[in-house]
Amino acid sequence: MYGNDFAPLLEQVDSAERDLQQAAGRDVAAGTDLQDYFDTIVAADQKIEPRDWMPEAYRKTLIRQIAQHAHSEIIGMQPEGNWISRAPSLKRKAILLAKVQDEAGHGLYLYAAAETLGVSRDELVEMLIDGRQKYSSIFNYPTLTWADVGAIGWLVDGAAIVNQVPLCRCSYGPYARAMIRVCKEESFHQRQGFEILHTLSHGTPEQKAMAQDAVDRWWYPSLAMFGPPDTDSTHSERSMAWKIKRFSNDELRQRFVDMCVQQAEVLDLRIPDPDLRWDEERGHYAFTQPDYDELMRVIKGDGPCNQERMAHRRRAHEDGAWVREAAQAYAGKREKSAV
Ligand code: BYC
Repeated sequence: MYGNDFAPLLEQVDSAERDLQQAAGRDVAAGTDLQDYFDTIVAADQKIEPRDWMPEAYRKTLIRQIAQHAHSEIIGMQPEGNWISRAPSLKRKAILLAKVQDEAGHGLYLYAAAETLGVSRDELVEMLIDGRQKYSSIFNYPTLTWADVGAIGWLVDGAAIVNQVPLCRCSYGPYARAMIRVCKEESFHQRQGFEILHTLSHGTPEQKAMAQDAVDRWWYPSLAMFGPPDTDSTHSERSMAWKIKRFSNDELRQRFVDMCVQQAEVLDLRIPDPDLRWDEERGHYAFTQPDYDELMRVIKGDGPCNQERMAHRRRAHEDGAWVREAAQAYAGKREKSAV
């Protein structure tokens, strides 16, 4: 029922986890030239760890990407959180609650991974709140019906997992380790979305129409999550040379489309692309690209929900000030009593 694509993806996560454990006993001889040593570790597919010297641009790129990823997890709680109180049954509510809680957990692992690069979580949150750092474009679209929760799980989490499985092999150890856990949980999220859509598409004609409408609205924004086309991607080349990214934006987008076609058939839902067809020569599906001008507008702050998402995040941050103060006061007390 779930399509057969997830077993191979999860096998890739397991194999990356095994390689990570092996890489812990590093077998690259320490050199005197720092840049050479860094290059050798990356070339040997070993992991750069927080204790290691690294080029400043590598550190900055990682902070940018990991922070953006962490912020996406936290902002991503909003569109789904919107449906917790309106889920159609207690079971659906419990599952959605657990899923949204998982996203908070992913945010935490990722903020912790970013902190190993010498930036504090406070600084990162500050940069999100004052607009210096970004979060994924996808969370600036509204969740209009319950079927949107299914479409987010199937398409948004599906796109996230296709993007993130290769990050389990990222050259920076703390990020790679965080991604292994995130991917295992993300695959469950994708399945729950698929199952919601499957139930709706095999329900009443109204439910099926609702599921189709959600897929129609989320398809292109999900394709855009992979970023601009390779020709316009400013960071890809360098990030791939450093083995932070393992595949280009377009390669991953194609992989996602190929995966979805078969699953859409199982769901009995239509992918809203009249030009979608199997390209025998390339061995991939040909598809219509998302509107990249729209992606750029959304990234720059002009999407349907940008203002609402940021206003909510700022309010939640302010409302949480007393919790941070209390935690700090408690930590201070414990420190004093330990002396
Ligand atoms: N949205 O040179 P490029 C999730 C920016 S959610 C916003 O190709 P890069 C989940 C990009 O930052 C998914 N901005 O960049 C959570 C750059 O701007 P700056 C989050 C985007 O980094 C809850 C510029 O455009 N996943 O998992 O090489 C529920 C040029 O792009 C987007 C991650 O963050 C976008 N869609 O590649 C469910 C994964 N695309 O910074 C699911 C980790 C591009 O120079 N991140 N930009 O001002 C990545 O893999 C990469 O950062 C990207 C972009 C593929 C997203």
